[in-house]
Amino acid sequence: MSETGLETHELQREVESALAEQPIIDLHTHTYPPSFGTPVANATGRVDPQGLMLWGVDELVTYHYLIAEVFRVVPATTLPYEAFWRMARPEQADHIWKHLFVERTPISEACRGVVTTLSKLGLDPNTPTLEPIRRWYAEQDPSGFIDRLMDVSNVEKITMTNEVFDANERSRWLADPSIGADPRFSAVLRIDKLLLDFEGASGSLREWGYEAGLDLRERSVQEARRFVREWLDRMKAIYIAVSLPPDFHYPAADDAAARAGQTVLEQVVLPVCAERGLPFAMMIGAVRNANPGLRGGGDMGGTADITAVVNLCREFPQNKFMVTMLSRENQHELAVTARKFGNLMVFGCWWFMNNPSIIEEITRMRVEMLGTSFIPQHSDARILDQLLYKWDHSRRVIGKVLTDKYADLATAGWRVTREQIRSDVRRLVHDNFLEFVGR
Ligand code: RAT
Ligand code: ZN
Repeated sequence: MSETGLETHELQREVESALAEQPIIDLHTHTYPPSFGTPVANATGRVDPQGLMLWGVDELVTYHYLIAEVFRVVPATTLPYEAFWRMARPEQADHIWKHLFVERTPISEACRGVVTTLSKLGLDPNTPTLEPIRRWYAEQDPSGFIDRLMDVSNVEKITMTNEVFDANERSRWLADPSIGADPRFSAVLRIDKLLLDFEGASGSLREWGYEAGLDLRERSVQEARRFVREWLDRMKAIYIAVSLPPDFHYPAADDAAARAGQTVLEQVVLPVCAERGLPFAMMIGAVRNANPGLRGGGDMGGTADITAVVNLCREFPQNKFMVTMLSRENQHELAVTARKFGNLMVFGCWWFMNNPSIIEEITRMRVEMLGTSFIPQHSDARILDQLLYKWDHSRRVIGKVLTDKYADLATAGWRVTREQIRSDVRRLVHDNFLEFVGR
């Protein structure tokens, strides 16, 4: 232990510089490298309309959070959902820009995110139209742009979400074995359908040459495992992930689909995770399609049953679970559960929790209950440019919480040093994840 601790007024500066200088591992995004194609006009001239790499101002402004927000001020009775969806992407962006950024102050968190992002790129967000910004983007090279984003946001590695049941994404992996080779990105095998709709999933598996019948007898289980193993290998995935509804229970509720999901979890997913030493990530609380008119923006969240997490961590001690939950009501009991199970890694302030006031409350509570043994945040960026704002906004809040906690500790008599702050920050945003995934 060092002899001289920091003075209270020095703590904030030290925490802020530690957070700014520590490269981050972003453990959950929906972003992709250029090998997956991009629909965005750019300097290389290669445009793939179905491409998965989303970036640029039109994508940024049409983020599904902002689509939901614009329908509050120009309701569907004025502009029907289908009329909005028929518009081309730039036209949608113009509509959102006009109503949320020009006619109103962009004060919501998602709006402020666009402002932070443009400013960090050296662009002026105080513009009545998006044209000057579009011209700037059209001159960018997609791969060089990713380097710039990672450099400015100090993100060392980006984790994708690779949906194996998405036809577009699946066909790209099959067509190009080196599609996932970009060293800036890691893959994650996302398997929602396998657990939530095994009837549909087993139909697809059979079509793809796996004899995984609905009966889930020995042969079907072996074939479903073969499917998971082959895709883990193809993607070199670093964990397996699922998003679950608030009514996810373990043991399953008494209905056929939930029981099939339980069997797949127990006999396919968890054994393969255990044999590979990979965590299983559960993002719990998503209610899909509460308002189908909004498409991707129409999902909402609900409070889930924490006993499912408790039971899984206890019944499968050889498995590692990463868990984030979508409702504010679940956050305290999730932190309590993590105190009981070393095989549970709590991560992130997910989606509707990703707002400064809630991040602050959740992070404060997690530090108080878990010290530094959790992962405070992931970006969930869908559009690459969002790395700039999601990490900037979260870093500020995490910095505020840590500064307060170190000040309290100093008051209690502990000599807090620069080295301790740096090592704590490194654990929180970098090492805890790498150690948990076994990298
Ligand atoms: O945060 C989001 O953008 C959501 O739409 C979801 O994608 C969610 O994060 C998920 O991974 O299911
Ligand atoms: Zn996500």
